[in-house]
Amino acid sequence: MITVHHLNDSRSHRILWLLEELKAPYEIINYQRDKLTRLAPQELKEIHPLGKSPVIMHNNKTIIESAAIVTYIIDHFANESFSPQQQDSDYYEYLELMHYAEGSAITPFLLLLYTRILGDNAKPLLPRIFSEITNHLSFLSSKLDKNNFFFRNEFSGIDIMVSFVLEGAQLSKSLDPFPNLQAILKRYQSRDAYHEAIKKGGEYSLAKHSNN
Ligand SMILES: N[C@@H](CCC(=O)N[C@@H](CS)C(=O)NCC(=O)O)C(=O)O
Repeated sequence: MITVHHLNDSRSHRILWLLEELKAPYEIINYQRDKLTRLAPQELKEIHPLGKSPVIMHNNKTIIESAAIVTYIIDHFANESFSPQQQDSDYYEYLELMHYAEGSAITPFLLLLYTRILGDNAKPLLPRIFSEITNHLSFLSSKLDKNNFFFRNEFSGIDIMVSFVLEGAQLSKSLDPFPNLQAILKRYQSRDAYHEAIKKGGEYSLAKHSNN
């Protein structure tokens, strides 16, 4: 059984969502953000020195980083049709988008969040941040094109990873020029497993900003 060290209202929602999609057995250990700083509590550092969530434990292994966790869970709990095999011609295309979400696309959204603290002093940075947001969302929009899902037009680990970027985009009202990204986010947020993850993991404020 997988143990998920789950920080409330955080990226670890998507790990619970994946586990629900796969109907994999798991238990949750809950951590609460500090109400003022939104930082994780000290106890999470006892699980992993970075003190970030998600963290999973399974068979005496401790694993951090959403993309690694998603890959691990899919490798252990999904059937073969859920993700490509290494010998498949599109395997590296899959890997690319899997890692792109946290490796690149999320950066301008985090900058927007962090620079908010500066109030008006952040203004000179905003054009660059928003041009990067447009750059990444344009790329994702063209990758998705008219399909329902990003990879082989079927729900995959990529959707789990990219969802957080799209939720950040929705929050910053950057999705309007990209109707196909708005539509896929709705598709994610209307899945039963997405809602089940909220029931088990508690409130997820990024879900509330949807236009559902
Ligand atoms: N790239 C990491 C990011 C992990 C991360 O920063 N998690 C946030 C939650 S969304 C966190 O733990 N924040 C609390 C803190 O920094 O104290 C991943 O995708 O797993």
